[in-house]
Amino acid sequence: MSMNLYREAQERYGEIGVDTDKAIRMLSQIPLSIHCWQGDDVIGFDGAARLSGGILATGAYPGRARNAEELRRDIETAFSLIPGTKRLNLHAMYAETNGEKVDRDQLEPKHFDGWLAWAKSLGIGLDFNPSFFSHPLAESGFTLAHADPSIRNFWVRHGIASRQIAQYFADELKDTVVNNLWVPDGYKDTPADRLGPRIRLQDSLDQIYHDSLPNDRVVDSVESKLFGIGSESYVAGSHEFYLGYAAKHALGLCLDMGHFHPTEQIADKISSVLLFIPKLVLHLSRGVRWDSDHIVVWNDDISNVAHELARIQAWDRVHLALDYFDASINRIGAWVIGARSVQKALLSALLEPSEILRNEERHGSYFKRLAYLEESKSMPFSAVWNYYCETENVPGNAIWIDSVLEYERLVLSKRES
Ligand code: RNT
Ligand code: ZN
Repeated sequence: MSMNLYREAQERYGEIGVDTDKAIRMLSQIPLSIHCWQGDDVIGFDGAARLSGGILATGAYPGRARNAEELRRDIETAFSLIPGTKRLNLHAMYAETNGEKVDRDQLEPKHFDGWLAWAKSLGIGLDFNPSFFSHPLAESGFTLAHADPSIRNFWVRHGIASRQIAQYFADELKDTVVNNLWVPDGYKDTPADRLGPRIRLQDSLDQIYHDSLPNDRVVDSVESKLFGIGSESYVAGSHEFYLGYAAKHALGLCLDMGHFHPTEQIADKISSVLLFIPKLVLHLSRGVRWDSDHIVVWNDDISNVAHELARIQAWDRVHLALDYFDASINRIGAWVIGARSVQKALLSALLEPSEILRNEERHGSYFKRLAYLEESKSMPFSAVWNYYCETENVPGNAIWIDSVLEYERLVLSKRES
């Protein structure tokens, strides 16, 4: 049945110059880094008392993963319902230390061997993030920009250790590893000195990135933010700060969809940034009011990003990663909804009649450009999506919802919080 529908759709897309087979092939090869931290409300394994750093996972839905085994099992379940090439995005606070207290500045590659072996067994790639929050030395709201050099140095050591861990993953997996740095540093109220923390942040980053790593498989990226909870008036690592820093030092830049003014979208930044920055990391998320981390849904924001990516075709320079956390619904469902929404947005963008659109634009036929853009929205997308999912061995339609509920009944409901 879905094959017949697919053939029909293929013909209709063919009439406007779109090759559906090619779109599917491309989509299946675009890696999406799935964030481990949706599975446990960004708590991690190093005994943090609470989530800090101006981010908040609200809700108390039962079934939160409490250890590495549970988290890995949950991720595998989510993966089984997500088509395409998947990676796992880890945070340093998910180190496995066998009950030993290892502070963040002392973390070593070996503390991630459990994750590495698991990634190898699944044949997936890994990405990494130093964790500059939910720690006693981050309580003041400052880490790499802290005024106290001893606290700053602790976090510099953590930044350096994290690069070593990312390098280890890259060597072991013979694969690119994104190592993304985000610090919460900022003030709740109007600062008297906006420059000082930025000078200190710059100095800390200079130390962290001082040594170049032995090969170019690690993509070091830096992530900006406009404001956080408790840092509403000032964030040291603003967009301009990191745009400048990344351009100057040829680092990757991470744009998080929830880290800009509410009406400001990141889609239009991509083409500019790629002219000056070697690698771009996108944190796919959804801002709602004060929260920058709602589950991604297939809305205009993510569509615009996907269209930009499909038009620019710089897949080797852009790394896609989910970044949101919702503790109020089934967490596996949260992963799957976000990942499938991203895949849908990408597929729909890859099915755009780009030849026609560019041609009309070149000839100044803006009426036709807009007309084709609108018409392409009602093409038989779902037939292609369902067929794509079938080729990826995941359910194409709403059946996946039942799989999540079944896992909740069999596994999640047995966990005590
Ligand atoms: C926070 C940033 C950052 C975090 C993760 C946990 O606002 O978006 O990327 O969400 O590192
Ligand atoms: Zn982010």
